[in-house]
Amino acid sequence: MTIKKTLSVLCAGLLLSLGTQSMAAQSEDFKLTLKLSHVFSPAEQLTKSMDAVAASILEKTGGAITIQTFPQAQLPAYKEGVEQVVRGANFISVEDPSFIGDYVPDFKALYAPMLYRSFDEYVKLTQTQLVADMKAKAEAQGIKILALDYIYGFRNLITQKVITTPDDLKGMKIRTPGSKSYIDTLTAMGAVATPLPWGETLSAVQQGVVDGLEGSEFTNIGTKVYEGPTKNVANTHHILGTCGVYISTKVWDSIPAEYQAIIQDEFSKGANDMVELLKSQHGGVVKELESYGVKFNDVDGDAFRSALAPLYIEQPGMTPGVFKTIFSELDSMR
Ligand code: X3X
Repeated sequence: MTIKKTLSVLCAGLLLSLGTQSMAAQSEDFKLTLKLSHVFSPAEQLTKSMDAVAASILEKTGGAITIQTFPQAQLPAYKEGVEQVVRGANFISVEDPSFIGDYVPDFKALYAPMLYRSFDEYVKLTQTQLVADMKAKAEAQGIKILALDYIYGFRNLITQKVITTPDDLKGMKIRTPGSKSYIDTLTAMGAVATPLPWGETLSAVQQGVVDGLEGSEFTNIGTKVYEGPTKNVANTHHILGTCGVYISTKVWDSIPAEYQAIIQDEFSKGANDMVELLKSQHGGVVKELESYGVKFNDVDGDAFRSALAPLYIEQPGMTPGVFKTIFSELDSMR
């Protein structure tokens, strides 16, 4: 090798090692504190999972990435929480994907009613190219999606009156979260959808402001809904309750790659662990709720499915054929 070539190889090696050192120095000096906001209560698994993931990230990044978790909507939550992410705050929003639907309408299709027969079907769907494309659209709007499958259970009707058909819901005020997906779903099911933040829900039930609510058995037991007057659960399984984890793309891009990998791995692992745990716990939770006087009943599934049919029509901004793709992906799993 000529002297000139040797020298250029040596210089390239020197530059590379200086570059690596400066990146390592960058990582070594890098410190970031993120505030993580959600609406769940201390007794609910989602809260425990977020706390565990935050602790693991702090430890595995050697103290570089601190995630302070704020349950029960202590910080901006729901739509406002996602807005913090879009504004580029050092903030992580943990909300269901319907709130991303305001930015990427296809997420309203992903969160449409009565699509999934199991937690696993939804998890598999989130791993398809369809959802990868949806995530890319979210990133173009400034939202990096770290997870979509913090599943907290199928949402059922929780009322004083026994409900078996859409007609039974006529005139009943049913509390929902504030996103259009829930309001449209409960309206199509026959109810008067009444959006309220979770924090106002149980008092609204107690005071008769609403006739009932809808939520999973894990919500029922974790927030003590069963202590109130709504002791009847109609097994509509109308929405699969799940949360995603969202961070600003600007903030995400500022984090060194080695820490990004740890953060992503820990949130992915946390979701997988929570899914497996809740699958194993559901039967016991139903039994415990029954011991508190909660009664479960089946419903006329065909009647509710036909009432919900209009919701599978593509809304403005949705990718043409998005529902067709979702249905064919689900059919291929069955
Ligand atoms: O964005 C997350 C979910 O939409 C929250 O659903 P919500 O407001 O019915 O709360 C569920 C409870 O388990 C919270 O404690």
